Amino acid sequence: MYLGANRRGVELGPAAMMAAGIREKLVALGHEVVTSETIPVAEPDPTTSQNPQLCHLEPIVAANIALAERVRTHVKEGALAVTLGGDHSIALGSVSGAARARGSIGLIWVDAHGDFNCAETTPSGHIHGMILAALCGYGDARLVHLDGGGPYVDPRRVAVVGARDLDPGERRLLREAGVRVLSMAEIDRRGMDDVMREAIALASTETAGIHASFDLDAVDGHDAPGVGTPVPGGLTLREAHLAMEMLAASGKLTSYDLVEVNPLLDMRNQTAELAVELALSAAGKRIF
Ligand SMILES: [Mn+2]
Repeated sequence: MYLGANRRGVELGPAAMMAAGIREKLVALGHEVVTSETIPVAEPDPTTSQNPQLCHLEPIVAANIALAERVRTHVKEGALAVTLGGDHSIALGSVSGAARARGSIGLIWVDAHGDFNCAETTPSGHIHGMILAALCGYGDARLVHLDGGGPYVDPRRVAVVGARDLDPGERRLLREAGVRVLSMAEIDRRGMDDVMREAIALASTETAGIHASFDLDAVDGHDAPGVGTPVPGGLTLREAHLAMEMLAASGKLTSYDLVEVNPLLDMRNQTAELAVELALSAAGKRIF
């Protein structure tokens, strides 16, 4: 999927992570891996007029409905569901699917951005910047009520980790919704260990599991150059790993995403390789 970012290349992210050996490395870690087929994404019809505030809404909704069904099935079977993106709009499907399977989930959104715009506040019209808001019940009804249900998460059970670039509209809406924003400044001050303890506690209170949605732009561009919307001053390699290791150790993780890897912007597949290593940490890989 690239439609949520409205920029090509990010749809090649899953292939780059497969090429970096995600499947083989998860097997080597001791997991049995069932690889689902790629979710088809329709090409937008250039003859139909677009709402510039909600670019490519219809094909994004259709693909997410299919993804939600897939994730719901896997989580219900007791599997740890790993979704590879693609731009961050795919989290609408993965998170709603996991929520459907478990009844209620907490959400940890690791991202440089808030992804908390809606059609009224978006500076770009790109739907990947609206998905967390939609999951929390804010925005266009076709996103908020993807499969007729929704909102899929309680905003008080959501933590955004690593934020450092919030638009004025989304800053206001995040506050109003009661989402816990654990910004880079907070990580600088308290350290990742303390911040992730809080995030995990918040996301696991009164829920039946945690979904983690990891946008590679959360990591500093030095280690993750292959992303579409880089912001300076991001997570170090070790901070990113520690977050994933702590999620694995919590025993609460039901599912996670790795999104926004864009091989066309990457350097020798470095960002895809980092995404794979982070996936392994979330799946229980430890240094010692
Ligand atoms: Mn994002």
